[in-house]
Amino acid sequence: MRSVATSQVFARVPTRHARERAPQRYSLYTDSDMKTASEMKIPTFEELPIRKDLPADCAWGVFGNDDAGGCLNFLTAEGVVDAARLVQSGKVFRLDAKMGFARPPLFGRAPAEHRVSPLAPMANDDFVHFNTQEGSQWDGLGHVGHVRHERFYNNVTIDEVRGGNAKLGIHHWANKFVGRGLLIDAFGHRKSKGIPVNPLDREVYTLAELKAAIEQQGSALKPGTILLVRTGWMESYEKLTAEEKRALAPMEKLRSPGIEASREMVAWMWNNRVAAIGTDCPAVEAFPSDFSDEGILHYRALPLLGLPLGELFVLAPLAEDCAVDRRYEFMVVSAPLNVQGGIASPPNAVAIK
Ligand code: UVW
Repeated sequence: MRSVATSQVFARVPTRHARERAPQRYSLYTDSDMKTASEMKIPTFEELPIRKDLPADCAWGVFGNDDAGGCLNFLTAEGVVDAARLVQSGKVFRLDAKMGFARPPLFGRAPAEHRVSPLAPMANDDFVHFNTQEGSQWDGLGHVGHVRHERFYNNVTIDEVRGGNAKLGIHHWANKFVGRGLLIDAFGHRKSKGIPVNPLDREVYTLAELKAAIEQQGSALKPGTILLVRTGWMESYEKLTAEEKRALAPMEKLRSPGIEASREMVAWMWNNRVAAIGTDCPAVEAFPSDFSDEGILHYRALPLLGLPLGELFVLAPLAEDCAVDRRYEFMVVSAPLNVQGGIASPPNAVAIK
Protein backbone atom coordinates (compact mmCIF):
# COMPACT_ATOMS: atom_id res chain seq x y z
CA MET A 1 0.00 0.00 0.00
CA ARG A 2 1.37 3.41 -0.86
CA SER A 3 1.22 6.06 1.83
CA VAL A 4 -1.26 8.86 1.58
CA ALA A 5 1.53 11.42 1.93
CA THR A 6 3.50 9.85 -0.86
CA SER A 7 0.56 9.48 -3.18
CA GLN A 8 -0.31 13.13 -2.64
CA VAL A 9 3.11 14.11 -3.88
CA PHE A 10 3.20 11.70 -6.79
CA ALA A 11 -0.28 12.67 -7.88
CA ARG A 12 1.16 16.05 -8.76
CA VAL A 13 4.43 14.97 -10.24
CA PRO A 14 3.77 12.74 -13.24
CA THR A 15 1.66 14.96 -15.45
CA ARG A 16 1.44 13.74 -19.03
CA HIS A 17 3.22 16.89 -20.11
CA ALA A 18 6.11 16.09 -17.77
CA ARG A 19 6.31 12.50 -18.94
CA GLU A 20 6.52 13.53 -22.57
CA ARG A 21 9.27 16.03 -21.93
CA ALA A 22 12.74 14.63 -22.44
CA PRO A 23 14.68 14.88 -19.18
CA GLN A 24 17.19 17.69 -19.26
CA ARG A 25 20.82 16.72 -18.81
CA TYR A 26 23.43 18.81 -17.12
CA SER A 27 27.15 18.45 -17.39
CA LEU A 28 29.43 20.30 -15.06
CA TYR A 29 31.56 17.33 -14.08
CA THR A 30 32.11 14.07 -15.84
CA ASP A 31 32.42 11.07 -13.55
CA SER A 32 36.13 10.81 -14.26
CA ASP A 33 36.55 14.40 -13.06
CA MET A 34 34.87 13.58 -9.77
CA LYS A 35 36.75 14.21 -6.56
CA THR A 36 35.72 13.45 -3.03
CA ALA A 37 33.87 16.21 -1.21
CA SER A 38 36.96 16.95 0.86
CA GLU A 39 38.99 17.58 -2.29
CA MET A 40 36.54 19.64 -4.28
CA LYS A 41 35.35 23.17 -3.87
CA ILE A 42 31.74 23.01 -2.81
CA PRO A 43 29.69 26.04 -3.77
CA THR A 44 28.03 27.87 -0.93
CA PHE A 45 24.26 27.76 -0.78
CA GLU A 46 24.21 31.32 -2.09
CA GLU A 47 26.24 30.18 -5.13
CA LEU A 48 23.72 27.46 -6.01
CA PRO A 49 22.62 26.37 -8.52
CA ILE A 50 25.81 25.66 -10.44
CA ARG A 51 24.13 26.70 -13.71
CA LYS A 52 21.57 29.36 -14.32
CA ASP A 53 19.14 27.05 -16.09
CA LEU A 54 18.82 24.80 -13.04
CA PRO A 55 16.14 25.27 -10.36
CA ALA A 56 16.89 27.78 -7.63
CA ASP A 57 18.47 26.40 -4.47
CA CYS A 58 19.31 23.05 -6.02
CA ALA A 59 22.60 21.18 -5.73
CA TRP A 60 22.14 19.21 -8.95
CA GLY A 61 25.44 18.46 -10.61
CA VAL A 62 27.58 19.56 -7.67
CA PHE A 63 28.71 15.97 -7.06
CA GLY A 64 28.37 14.86 -10.67
CA ASN A 65 25.50 14.19 -13.01
CA ASP A 66 25.13 10.58 -11.94
CA ASP A 67 25.46 11.19 -8.23
CA ALA A 68 23.02 9.43 -5.91
CA GLY A 69 24.60 10.36 -2.59
CA GLY A 70 23.63 14.01 -2.37
CA CYS A 71 24.78 15.47 0.92
CA LEU A 72 26.13 12.07 1.98
CA ASN A 73 29.12 13.11 -0.14
CA PHE A 74 30.05 15.30 2.81
CA LEU A 75 30.91 12.09 4.69
CA THR A 76 34.51 11.26 3.91
CA ALA A 77 36.99 8.53 4.78
CA GLU A 78 38.84 11.02 7.00
CA GLY A 79 35.52 11.85 8.65
CA VAL A 80 34.96 8.17 9.46
CA VAL A 81 38.37 7.95 11.11
CA ASP A 82 37.70 11.13 13.09
CA ALA A 83 34.28 9.82 14.11
CA ALA A 84 35.85 6.62 15.40
CA ARG A 85 37.97 8.75 17.75
CA LEU A 86 34.74 9.94 19.39
CA VAL A 87 34.13 6.44 20.72
CA GLN A 88 35.19 6.67 24.35
CA SER A 89 32.69 5.03 26.68
CA GLY A 90 31.73 2.12 24.44
CA LYS A 91 28.02 2.86 24.91
CA VAL A 92 25.87 1.96 21.93
CA PHE A 93 22.47 3.54 21.29
CA ARG A 94 20.10 2.02 18.78
CA LEU A 95 18.51 4.83 16.82
CA ASP A 96 15.66 2.98 15.17
CA ALA A 97 12.62 1.79 17.05
CA LYS A 98 11.50 -1.82 16.99
CA MET A 99 9.71 -2.62 13.79
CA GLY A 100 5.97 -2.35 14.35
CA PHE A 101 6.25 0.13 17.23
CA ALA A 102 3.75 2.44 15.56
CA ARG A 103 0.34 0.80 15.78
CA PRO A 104 -1.14 1.55 13.41
CA PRO A 105 1.69 2.94 11.29
CA LEU A 106 1.40 6.62 10.41
CA PHE A 107 0.35 8.06 7.05
CA GLY A 108 -1.78 5.00 6.23
CA ARG A 109 1.22 2.73 5.76
CA ALA A 110 0.76 -1.00 6.04
CA PRO A 111 1.78 -2.72 9.28
CA ALA A 112 4.78 -5.03 9.27
CA GLU A 113 4.16 -8.78 9.24
CA HIS A 114 6.44 -11.27 10.91
CA ARG A 115 6.04 -15.02 10.49
CA VAL A 116 8.10 -17.87 11.89
CA SER A 117 7.94 -21.19 10.08
CA PRO A 118 7.69 -24.00 12.61
CA LEU A 119 10.06 -26.83 11.84
CA ALA A 120 10.14 -29.04 14.94
CA PRO A 121 12.29 -29.15 16.95
CA MET A 122 13.57 -25.92 15.42
CA ALA A 123 11.95 -22.74 14.34
CA ASN A 124 12.97 -22.19 10.81
CA ASP A 125 13.59 -18.84 9.39
CA ASP A 126 11.33 -15.84 9.72
CA PHE A 127 9.58 -13.89 7.05
CA VAL A 128 9.34 -10.18 7.70
CA HIS A 129 7.27 -8.24 5.24
CA PHE A 130 7.23 -4.54 5.77
CA ASN A 131 6.84 -1.10 4.28
CA THR A 132 10.29 0.49 4.57
CA GLN A 133 8.59 3.59 5.99
CA GLU A 134 6.34 1.89 8.55
CA GLY A 135 8.59 3.17 11.35
CA SER A 136 12.07 4.66 11.76
CA GLN A 137 13.35 5.48 8.30
CA TRP A 138 15.65 7.35 6.01
CA ASP A 139 13.71 8.90 3.14
CA GLY A 140 15.71 8.02 0.05
CA LEU A 141 16.16 10.46 -2.81
CA GLY A 142 13.56 8.62 -4.89
CA HIS A 143 10.89 9.27 -2.25
CA VAL A 144 9.86 12.82 -3.10
CA GLY A 145 10.04 14.75 -6.35
CA HIS A 146 9.70 18.51 -6.46
CA VAL A 147 6.09 19.60 -6.82
CA ARG A 148 6.79 22.32 -9.41
CA HIS A 149 9.92 21.14 -11.20
CA GLU A 150 8.54 17.60 -11.40
CA ARG A 151 11.98 16.18 -10.89
CA PHE A 152 13.78 14.25 -8.21
CA TYR A 153 17.35 14.92 -7.08
CA ASN A 154 19.77 15.49 -9.95
CA ASN A 155 16.97 15.92 -12.51
CA VAL A 156 15.77 12.32 -12.26
CA THR A 157 12.24 11.82 -13.63
CA ILE A 158 9.27 10.08 -12.07
CA ASP A 159 9.42 7.44 -14.80
CA GLU A 160 13.03 6.68 -13.91
CA VAL A 161 12.07 6.30 -10.25
CA ARG A 162 9.07 4.10 -11.03
CA GLY A 163 11.03 2.15 -13.61
CA GLY A 164 13.36 0.56 -11.08
CA ASN A 165 14.89 3.63 -9.43
CA ALA A 166 18.37 2.60 -10.58
CA LYS A 167 19.68 6.16 -10.38
CA LEU A 168 18.49 7.08 -6.89
CA GLY A 169 17.91 3.72 -5.21
CA ILE A 170 18.73 3.23 -1.57
CA HIS A 171 21.36 0.67 -2.62
CA HIS A 172 23.63 3.61 -3.42
CA TRP A 173 23.79 4.36 0.30
CA ALA A 174 24.64 0.85 1.43
CA ASN A 175 28.16 1.75 2.58
CA LYS A 176 27.93 5.54 2.75
CA PHE A 177 26.19 6.31 6.02
CA VAL A 178 28.98 6.42 8.59
CA GLY A 179 30.43 9.49 10.25
CA ARG A 180 30.28 12.00 13.06
CA GLY A 181 26.89 12.42 14.66
CA LEU A 182 25.75 15.45 16.61
CA LEU A 183 22.62 15.52 18.72
CA ILE A 184 20.76 18.80 19.06
CA ASP A 185 18.50 18.32 22.03
CA ALA A 186 15.99 20.96 20.96
CA PHE A 187 13.32 19.48 23.24
CA GLY A 188 15.64 19.53 26.25
CA HIS A 189 16.69 23.07 25.41
CA ARG A 190 13.10 24.29 25.42
CA LYS A 191 12.39 22.58 28.71
CA SER A 192 15.52 24.07 30.29
CA LYS A 193 14.35 27.53 29.26
CA GLY A 194 10.90 26.95 30.73
CA ILE A 195 9.32 27.27 27.29
CA PRO A 196 6.12 25.22 27.22
CA VAL A 197 6.21 22.50 24.59
CA ASN A 198 3.61 19.91 23.67
CA PRO A 199 5.49 17.26 21.69
CA LEU A 200 2.25 15.86 20.29
CA ASP A 201 1.20 19.15 18.77
CA ARG A 202 2.43 21.13 15.78
CA GLU A 203 5.36 23.11 17.14
CA VAL A 204 8.16 24.59 15.07
CA TYR A 205 11.74 24.48 16.29
CA THR A 206 13.30 27.53 14.68
CA LEU A 207 16.80 27.81 13.30
CA ALA A 208 17.58 30.29 16.08
CA GLU A 209 16.52 27.68 18.65
CA LEU A 210 18.69 24.99 17.10
CA LYS A 211 21.66 27.35 17.18
CA ALA A 212 20.92 28.31 20.78
CA ALA A 213 20.68 24.64 21.78
CA ILE A 214 24.03 23.92 20.13
CA GLU A 215 25.55 26.80 22.05
CA GLN A 216 24.02 25.72 25.34
CA GLN A 217 25.40 22.23 24.78
CA GLY A 218 28.86 23.61 24.02
CA SER A 219 28.71 21.74 20.70
CA ALA A 220 29.91 22.67 17.23
CA LEU A 221 28.50 21.86 13.81
CA LYS A 222 31.47 20.54 11.86
CA PRO A 223 31.52 19.63 8.16
CA GLY A 224 30.35 16.11 7.48
CA THR A 225 27.96 15.75 10.40
CA ILE A 226 24.93 13.48 10.61
CA LEU A 227 22.65 15.76 12.56
CA LEU A 228 20.08 14.34 14.97
CA VAL A 229 17.40 16.62 16.40
CA ARG A 230 15.25 15.61 19.37
CA THR A 231 11.77 17.14 19.30
CA GLY A 232 10.19 14.96 22.00
CA TRP A 233 7.55 13.38 19.72
CA MET A 234 8.72 9.76 19.90
CA GLU A 235 8.99 9.50 23.67
CA SER A 236 5.59 11.16 24.09
CA TYR A 237 4.04 8.81 21.53
CA GLU A 238 5.49 5.79 23.32
CA LYS A 239 3.69 6.79 26.53
CA LEU A 240 0.25 6.82 24.87
CA THR A 241 -2.29 4.04 25.28
CA ALA A 242 -3.11 1.80 22.33
CA GLU A 243 -6.37 3.67 21.92
CA GLU A 244 -4.66 7.07 21.90
CA LYS A 245 -2.16 5.84 19.30
CA ARG A 246 -4.99 4.66 17.08
CA ALA A 247 -6.73 8.00 17.44
CA LEU A 248 -3.78 10.14 16.35
CA ALA A 249 -2.55 7.94 13.47
CA PRO A 250 -4.84 9.08 10.64
CA MET A 251 -3.24 11.71 8.46
CA GLU A 252 -5.88 14.30 9.28
CA LYS A 253 -5.39 13.79 13.03
CA LEU A 254 -1.60 13.62 13.18
CA ARG A 255 0.11 16.65 14.67
CA SER A 256 3.77 16.81 15.43
CA PRO A 257 6.65 19.17 16.06
CA GLY A 258 9.50 19.54 13.62
CA ILE A 259 12.17 21.91 12.45
CA GLU A 260 11.55 25.16 10.64
CA ALA A 261 11.05 24.60 6.90
CA SER A 262 12.81 27.67 5.59
CA ARG A 263 15.41 28.59 3.00
CA GLU A 264 17.61 29.80 5.87
CA MET A 265 17.42 26.40 7.54
CA VAL A 266 18.59 24.47 4.48
CA ALA A 267 21.19 27.16 3.68
CA TRP A 268 22.61 26.70 7.17
CA MET A 269 22.74 22.94 6.75
CA TRP A 270 24.30 23.07 3.29
CA ASN A 271 26.87 25.70 4.24
CA ASN A 272 27.86 23.61 7.28
CA ARG A 273 27.99 20.49 5.12
CA VAL A 274 25.38 18.59 7.08
CA ALA A 275 25.32 15.13 5.54
CA ALA A 276 21.85 14.08 6.72
CA ILE A 277 19.31 15.02 9.35
CA GLY A 278 17.44 12.53 11.50
CA THR A 279 14.69 13.42 13.95
CA ASP A 280 12.40 11.66 16.41
CA CYS A 281 9.25 13.06 14.78
CA PRO A 282 7.20 11.78 11.82
CA ALA A 283 8.22 14.26 9.10
CA VAL A 284 11.38 16.14 10.24
CA GLU A 285 9.37 19.30 9.61
CA ALA A 286 6.32 20.12 11.69
CA PHE A 287 3.17 18.29 10.65
CA PRO A 288 0.68 18.91 9.10
CA SER A 289 2.68 20.32 6.22
CA ASP A 290 1.20 21.37 2.91
CA PHE A 291 2.59 19.34 0.02
CA SER A 292 1.25 21.87 -2.48
CA ASP A 293 3.67 24.41 -0.96
CA GLU A 294 7.06 24.19 -2.60
CA GLY A 295 8.62 25.82 0.49
CA ILE A 296 8.24 22.73 2.67
CA LEU A 297 11.34 20.97 3.88
CA HIS A 298 10.68 17.75 1.99
CA TYR A 299 11.12 19.64 -1.31
CA ARG A 300 13.99 21.83 -0.18
CA ALA A 301 15.92 18.85 1.17
CA LEU A 302 15.26 15.72 -0.90
CA PRO A 303 14.87 16.76 -4.54
CA LEU A 304 16.76 20.06 -4.43
CA LEU A 305 19.75 19.40 -2.16
CA GLY A 306 19.86 15.61 -1.96
CA LEU A 307 19.75 15.87 1.85
CA PRO A 308 18.54 12.60 3.45
CA LEU A 309 15.70 13.05 5.95
CA GLY A 310 15.38 10.64 8.87
CA GLU A 311 12.13 10.21 10.76
CA LEU A 312 10.86 8.47 13.88
CA PHE A 313 14.30 7.93 15.36
CA VAL A 314 14.73 6.99 19.03
CA LEU A 315 16.72 9.81 20.59
CA ALA A 316 15.66 10.12 24.24
CA PRO A 317 18.13 7.58 25.75
CA LEU A 318 20.96 9.13 23.74
CA ALA A 319 19.92 12.61 24.87
CA GLU A 320 19.87 11.52 28.50
CA ASP A 321 23.38 10.14 28.21
CA CYS A 322 24.64 13.27 26.45
CA ALA A 323 23.17 15.43 29.22
CA VAL A 324 25.11 13.42 31.80
CA ASP A 325 28.56 13.44 30.18
CA ARG A 326 27.99 16.70 28.25
CA ARG A 327 29.25 15.01 25.07
CA TYR A 328 26.74 15.45 22.28
CA GLU A 329 28.94 14.08 19.50
CA PHE A 330 29.53 10.44 18.69
CA MET A 331 30.02 8.03 15.83
CA VAL A 332 26.97 7.10 13.77
CA VAL A 333 26.88 3.87 11.81
CA SER A 334 23.83 3.40 9.63
CA ALA A 335 23.51 0.56 7.14
CA PRO A 336 20.37 1.09 5.04
CA LEU A 337 18.89 -1.99 3.39
CA ASN A 338 20.90 -3.02 0.37
CA VAL A 339 17.84 -3.13 -1.87
CA GLN A 340 18.39 -2.32 -5.52
CA GLY A 341 16.19 0.66 -6.36
CA GLY A 342 14.72 0.95 -2.85
CA ILE A 343 12.84 4.16 -2.07
CA ALA A 344 13.54 4.32 1.66
CA SER A 345 14.95 2.18 4.45
CA PRO A 346 14.94 1.60 8.15
CA PRO A 347 18.17 3.30 9.23
CA ASN A 348 19.63 0.24 10.98
CA ALA A 349 21.58 2.85 12.86
CA VAL A 350 23.55 3.08 16.07
CA ALA A 351 25.23 5.98 17.81
CA ILE A 352 28.43 4.90 19.54
CA LYS A 353 29.91 7.05 22.30
C1 UVW B 1 5.73 12.80 5.00
O1 UVW B 1 5.61 12.82 3.80
C2 UVW B 1 5.04 13.79 5.81
O2 UVW B 1 6.51 11.92 5.62
P1 UVW B 1 7.32 10.78 4.86
O3 UVW B 1 8.63 11.36 4.55
O4 UVW B 1 7.39 9.68 5.86
O5 UVW B 1 6.55 10.38 3.63
